[in-house]
Amino acid sequence: MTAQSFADRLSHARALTEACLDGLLGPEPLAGECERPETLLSAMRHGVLNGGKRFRPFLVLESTRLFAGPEDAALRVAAALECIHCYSLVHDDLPAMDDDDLRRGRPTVHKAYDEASAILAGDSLLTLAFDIIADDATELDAKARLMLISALSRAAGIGGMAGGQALDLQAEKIAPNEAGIVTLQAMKTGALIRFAAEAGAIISGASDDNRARLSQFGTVVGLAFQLADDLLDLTADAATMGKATGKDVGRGKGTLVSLHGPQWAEARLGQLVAEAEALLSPFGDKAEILVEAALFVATREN
Ligand code: GRG
Repeated sequence: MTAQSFADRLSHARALTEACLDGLLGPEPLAGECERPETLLSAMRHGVLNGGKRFRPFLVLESTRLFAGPEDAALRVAAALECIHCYSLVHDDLPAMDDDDLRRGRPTVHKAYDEASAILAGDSLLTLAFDIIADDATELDAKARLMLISALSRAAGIGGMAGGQALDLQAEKIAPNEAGIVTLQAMKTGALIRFAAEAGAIISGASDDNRARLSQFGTVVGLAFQLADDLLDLTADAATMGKATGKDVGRGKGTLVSLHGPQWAEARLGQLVAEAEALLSPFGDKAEILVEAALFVATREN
């Protein structure tokens, strides 16, 4: 597959996901009669419909396609996952966490609205995600929906993203060793990516073996995603050195890149892409786009 056709598929997934999210965050309540406070809904839309690569939704859609699973259900699961990813960014940007003014080139939700709205928008996006999957409109049998809800809540919660974020905050005081860094990154960034890859197997009713294989693939892609992110931070730090605030400079501390250097990280990224490819080799050409996805993550520029 050419780089162009991979880019086309990613952009197609992005367009589908954004149309789905636009509908889910529209004026109509998702289920039942309820009022949606206008400002809160607007803050949620600000946090979600603001650009973004939509890489996690893309993985859900493509892992479902690998098993010829139902695309409509996959799209709703992809949108639900993106709601959780966006909630995490909204909360991560808050003054109590990273205290950022800009996200995806636009004011963060607490800057465009206020802190209370940003907290509530994040909370509402988190719960909306589970509502989307549980709803009958996600046309999967009840067992599959429950499996997705269970896997996603674990990926987002204390054993996954939120727990990883807590470990990351703790790492500012007590520097973790290499194993600690890998664990916290696998939780904070990797857990949602692993879920994205595994979701296609659940949506499609694939075998336990295939679900485990996709889960392992997601783990490897998650590690590559974070390592590439740390390399990008290093480049950003070098570019802003001298004019940045103290908070910005040295973001690369406590990462595998700061421990081993950029050349090691580049080589490790190559290994991770090879591991991802090997994991998907039993699927042959059908998995080509997922292998491209691993390469995309390792070589991305934003
Ligand atoms: C607040 C519970 C809670 C968790 C926050 C995701 C996160 C945990 C923090 C974000 C900090 C960060 C920059 C982590 C590095 C990896 C990462 C998640 C990058 C952002 O994801 P992308 O690159 O962003 O997919 P887009 O904007 O493309 O969606």
